[in-house]
Amino acid sequence: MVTKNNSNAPLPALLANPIFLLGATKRSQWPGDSGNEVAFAGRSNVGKSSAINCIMNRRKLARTSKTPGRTQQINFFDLSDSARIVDLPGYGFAKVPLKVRQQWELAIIDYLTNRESLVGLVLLMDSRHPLTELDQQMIAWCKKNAIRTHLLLTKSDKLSRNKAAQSLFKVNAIVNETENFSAQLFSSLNRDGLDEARSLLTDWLA
Ligand SMILES: Nc1nc2c(ncn2[C@@H]2O[C@H](COP(=O)(O)OP(=O)(O)O)[C@@H](O)[C@H]2O)c(=O)[nH]1
Ligand SMILES: [Mg+2]
Repeated sequence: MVTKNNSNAPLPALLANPIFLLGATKRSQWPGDSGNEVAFAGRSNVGKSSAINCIMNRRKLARTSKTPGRTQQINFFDLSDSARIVDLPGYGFAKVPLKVRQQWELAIIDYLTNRESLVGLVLLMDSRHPLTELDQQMIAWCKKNAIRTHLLLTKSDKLSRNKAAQSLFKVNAIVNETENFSAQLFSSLNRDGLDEARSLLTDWLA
C-alpha cells in the first residue's frame, strides 16, 4: 500500500456541479456539439466510474460496479453551459458477446472521430498491468488521429510506491515519444493524483 498524505486542494468550481444529461445508444441522441468535452475511456473494470466520481467529489454520479461491462451507453454530464464530461463504454469485457463488443467499440470510435467539441481523452489503464493489447490499440489509434490523451494509471494504492513509479516510467516511454500525450498515477481509494487530474480537466475544459 502506498501510504501518503493526500491532502487535496479544494474542488475547482468548474467540476463542482456535474449534472447527468443523458445516456446515448446512438449518435442521434448525442447533445449539441458545441463547447468543450472531455471523454473518459478504458477497459471495463479499470476504475473509470470510481475515478469520475472521485474527481467530481460525488458518490454516485457514475455507476460503479463489481460486475464489469454494464455501462453500455455513452453518458454525458454537464459541468456548465459549455463544458461536459463523457463516460464512454468500457471496452474489452470478455463475457460480452463479440458482436456487442464490436458495436461498443464502433460507438467509441464513432464518438472520438466525429465529436467536434472533444478537447481531450482521459484513457484509464490499471497501474498494475498497463498497456494491455487493447490499451495499446487505443493508444495507437489516438496517436494516429492526433487526439490529445492523458493516461490515468488507476488503482495505484494497490502497488508499492516503487512499483507504481516503475509502472509510470514504463508508460512515460510512450508518452515521451508522442505529442499531446501525458500520464499520471491515480487512486480513487486514497486520492493519489487527484489534484493533478482535476487541474488537467479544468485546463482542458477552460
Ligand atoms: N483499490 C482500488 N480499487 C478500485 C479503485 N478504483 C476502482 N476500484 C474498484 O474496481 C472495481 C471497478 O470499478 P469501477 O469504477 O466500477 O470500474 P469501471 O468498470 O471502469 O467503471 C470496483 O470494485 C471498484 O471498487 C482504486 O483506485 N483502488
Ligand atoms: Mg463504469
